[in-house]
Amino acid sequence: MKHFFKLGIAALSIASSAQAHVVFNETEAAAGAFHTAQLRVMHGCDGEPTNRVTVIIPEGVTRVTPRAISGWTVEVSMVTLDKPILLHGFEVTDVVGSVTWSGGTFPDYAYEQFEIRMMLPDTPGERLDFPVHQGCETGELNWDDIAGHDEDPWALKEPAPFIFLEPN
Ligand SMILES: [Cu+2]
Repeated sequence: MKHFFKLGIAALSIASSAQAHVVFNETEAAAGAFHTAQLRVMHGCDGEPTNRVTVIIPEGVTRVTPRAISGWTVEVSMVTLDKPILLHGFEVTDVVGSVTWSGGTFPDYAYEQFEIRMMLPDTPGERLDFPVHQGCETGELNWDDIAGHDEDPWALKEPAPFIFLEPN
């Protein structure tokens, strides 16, 4: 009986290491459309509670609006584009380059969900990678491994969360 129990735990931990990490609820979304990306942070840093999450916005994503979460401060930092883009009839040179939630906390055994509404670029077939820096009370995890074009991002050790763009 005891032996069975141990086997069960081992199988469970293998399954959860593939499922865990920092991932979007939806890894596919329509190109050229608004999308609310929901990022799940599934655990802390080696058992430590998480108290900071930074999401790097890839090039081509515009009109970024993060969701405010009770108990957290949310900040955006802007980047200046080389060439202005036309958004809603206006020329824009500064776009959101990253979003950071800080000041809150959640334990290793819980998950938290961070949302960003955004306009996706109209480039079906492309994979957008969103590197994430997860800060904890001590230590940090950097979810910034980027898969090559024909590589499986799930196979990476600390993959950046990604969204595949589908035809609209
Ligand atoms: Cu994980």
